[in-house]
Amino acid sequence: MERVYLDNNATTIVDPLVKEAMEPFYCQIYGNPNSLHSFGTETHPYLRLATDRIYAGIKANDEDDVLITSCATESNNAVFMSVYYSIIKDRRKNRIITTQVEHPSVTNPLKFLEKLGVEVVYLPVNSDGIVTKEMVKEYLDPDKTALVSIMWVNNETGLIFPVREIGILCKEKDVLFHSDATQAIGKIPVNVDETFVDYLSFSAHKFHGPKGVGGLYIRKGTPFVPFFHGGEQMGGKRAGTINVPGFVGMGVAMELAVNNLEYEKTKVAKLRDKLEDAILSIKDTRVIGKRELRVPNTILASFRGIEGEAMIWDLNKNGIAASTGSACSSESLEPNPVFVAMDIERELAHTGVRFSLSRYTTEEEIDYTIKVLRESVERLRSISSTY
Ligand code: 7TS
Repeated sequence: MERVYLDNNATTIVDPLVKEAMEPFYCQIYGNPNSLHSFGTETHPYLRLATDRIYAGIKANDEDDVLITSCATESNNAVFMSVYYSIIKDRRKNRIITTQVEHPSVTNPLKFLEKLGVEVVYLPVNSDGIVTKEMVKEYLDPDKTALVSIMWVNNETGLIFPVREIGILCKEKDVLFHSDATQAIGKIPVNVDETFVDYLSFSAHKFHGPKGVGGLYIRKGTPFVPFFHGGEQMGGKRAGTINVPGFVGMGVAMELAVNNLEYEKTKVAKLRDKLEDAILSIKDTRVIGKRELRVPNTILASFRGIEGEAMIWDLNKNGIAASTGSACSSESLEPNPVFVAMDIERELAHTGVRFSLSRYTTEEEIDYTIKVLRESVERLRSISSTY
């Protein structure tokens, strides 16, 4: 076996159908969609089709907006800056409620807003690794709260947050609700209507689309102050020439993601379970989060006495790509923030290893990974000073 890719929460392979659909938009249909000549206008039907596919994928209504952005990081930043300028700045409401386990593209813009005087409540997760409606409710004073921002699925554990319940609560209290759905799309159904989200962020490369393109859903009537100022693209809500091949690719990727949800739920889950059962059969190992509360593709495991980094290097030597958590924080030597938030940090510090599968993962790859993993754990524990 040459190499096995089990880091699909960091990014995914582009589906060949997506690549094929994008191809003509580099050298044949390359006009600027805002140009009046035929080179520009001939892109329009393709952009409409991509729009339809994206709206259908998240069940957005025609009157809602979906801005095409460069990635989920941009979408998240755009939401926070918008809420700051439209609601917080004049001190009408000054609080944002979020969790301690969001991706840095949520936590870091919020830390920036804290420096500007915004009160940010970082809810810890409970022993299941999630936040509940009740936990949000405790801080949800509608006179003070401008926004609730809770991720749909955690990128490290794969745990699914109760976004529908939280969405209903926010609607009852008339507080805006944002969800970062970057790790949800393509893994579980995402329906903006049923969950009452006002803003939703996502990134195409997490569901077999291209890198450098993402989306921001904005419910009709929700305040929005543009983050990018410039031309009149997207009704003035996000200036800059659109990434046409990326947008087309994201449309196809979204449609394929939705069509493959059943496959995720059955086949991907089966392979994940096989790997997870094998991990748990090794002495002194643990998997974070109940299986039934997680998306079908993710395992965050802890191997007692083995540093996550050491395990990643050992696996990598054998051609297996896993992760210590988020690639975005893999330079950091801080303990895994999810372990800290779940209050299991002392026991598990630095031992997290994330395996994330996709619809491209094969049974042979999982069998090979299990074999390498068993040998690796034995080898690393034999030289470990803490085991
Ligand atoms: N939100 C979540 C929940 C994510 O998991 C990521 C990327 C992002 C936002 C940012 O996406 P981007 O396309 O803007 O970069 N998460 C990870 C990860 O878990 N490992 O590498 C990247």
